[in-house]
Amino acid sequence: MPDPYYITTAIHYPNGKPHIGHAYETIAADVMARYKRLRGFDVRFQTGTDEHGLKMAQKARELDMTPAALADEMSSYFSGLFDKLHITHDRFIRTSEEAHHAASQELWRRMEASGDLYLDRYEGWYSIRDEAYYDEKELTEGDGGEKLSPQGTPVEWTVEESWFFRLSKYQQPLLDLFEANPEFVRPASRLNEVRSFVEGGLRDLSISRTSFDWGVKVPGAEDHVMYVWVDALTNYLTGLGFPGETEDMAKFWPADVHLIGKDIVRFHAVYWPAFLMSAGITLPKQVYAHGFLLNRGQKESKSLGNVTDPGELADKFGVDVLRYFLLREFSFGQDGSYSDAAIVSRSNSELANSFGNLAQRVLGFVAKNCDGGLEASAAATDADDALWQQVRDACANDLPTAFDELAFAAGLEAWMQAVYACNQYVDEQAPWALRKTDPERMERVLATLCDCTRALAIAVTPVIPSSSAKILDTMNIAADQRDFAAIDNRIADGRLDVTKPSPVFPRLDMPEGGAA
Ligand code: ME8
Repeated sequence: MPDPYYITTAIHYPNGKPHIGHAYETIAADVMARYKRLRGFDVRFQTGTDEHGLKMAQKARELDMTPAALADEMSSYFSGLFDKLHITHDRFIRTSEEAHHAASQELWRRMEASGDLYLDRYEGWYSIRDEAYYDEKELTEGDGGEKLSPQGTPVEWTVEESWFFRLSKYQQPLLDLFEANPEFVRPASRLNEVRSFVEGGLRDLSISRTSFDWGVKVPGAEDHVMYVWVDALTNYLTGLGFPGETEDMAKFWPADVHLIGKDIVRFHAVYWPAFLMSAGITLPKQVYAHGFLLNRGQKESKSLGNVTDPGELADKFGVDVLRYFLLREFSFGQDGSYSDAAIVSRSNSELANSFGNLAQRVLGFVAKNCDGGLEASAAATDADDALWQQVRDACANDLPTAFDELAFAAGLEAWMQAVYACNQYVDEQAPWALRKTDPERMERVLATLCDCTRALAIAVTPVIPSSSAKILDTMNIAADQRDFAAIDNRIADGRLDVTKPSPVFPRLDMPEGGAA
């Protein structure tokens, strides 16, 4: 039985169209899901939209729409974008689904049964943009003296009757969790932040609202709707059929990793484990917080007029180019800055001029000069063995080890070094010269290169699936020979039929203004 692997993204607020951060997170999760599948895991991958809360209700009012109509329209932009980006999720969840209301209410009932919920009056600061409550001491002051959240968003004083969750009771259990399982939050710097926050003391959390009704109704108190984060976090269970005792629950819960951005660590690493402990449900294994993307060093915003539509980027540069760029350019846990020029430069130097060039020159030469095929009989030399060893190490060891840690850029760096070594070997071995002087040696050189190109294409499949498939198609590699276990099944000693290749990565034009 293959091992299960359950990965989730955050669910996205559909109060506007998807932005580059949404694409970044979902592509990264997709790469991980595809990678695990190619390693033989039984993968479950969930993404979706987070449709309740005051932010959605206010946006809908502003547009003179119902929140449900706004959610329907905007959610479709997210699912459309994910199709375009070749995201292979198993489940796209929408929190407005009936099954999700039932799951959230069951979680609520279990927390109530533990004695962790009580009715009181909430008085405090709330940020609608963050959908978060803050302590006075966490607030900063804006230019005009107004109070701002730690995320820089406006807060307002809120007074309401509210259900509370006894978060304070979970201070020590959470600290014990971080102590026993330091990998619960990654990267480590984020764990440190969360730990300090918990050590600073936890106040009970207001978890229902009465001033609007766009949300999941509180069981037994129907004039209250749940605080949006209570239902949002529950999505990870709903998607597996909770509260039913389903096969998916048994197989995939607890989740292996919740992939999220750095701004929502507190919700996933403090509130979520506390809710689950209260409800008697096993905790997820890990919360991984990635960094934020900036547009040429600036946060995207409507007022700056620099909001990028990720679908347009994919149209302009190609889906695989965008996927490769996003994972290769930035260390996953850290912030990064992107621009059209950086995409073009990365794609041209690494995809077109290096990997694409390797595939094109090797496969083109074989198709043209070896009667469409190749049969190597000469013995391998040290140079052949050394090249294969480097490529094999990169593809079967270094890249997987890095990807297992979600260190995509480091894995792709090892892969790229192997591509460079192949191109250098082509130059040194000069198969075009061997064609006249030593055809047997030429075949051996080409066989070595075909093996390397095959291994490189397999290993990078999770990142650039369509392009890798084109290269493997050209080499007529069988469908069941395209996973990590097949890397060692060398073709060097057998016959290989190569179809005439066409270039996989076009060279892109540098935008006006050149390299950033
Ligand atoms: O936070 N760069 O939704 P969201 C990288 N609904 N990632 C970014 C980003 C950027 N510039 N901007 C946002 C929510 N993100 C909640 C989540 S989960 C139970 C509920 C990331 O639409 C952000 O960190 O504001 C989050 O992980 C995801 O995009 C969705 O953000």
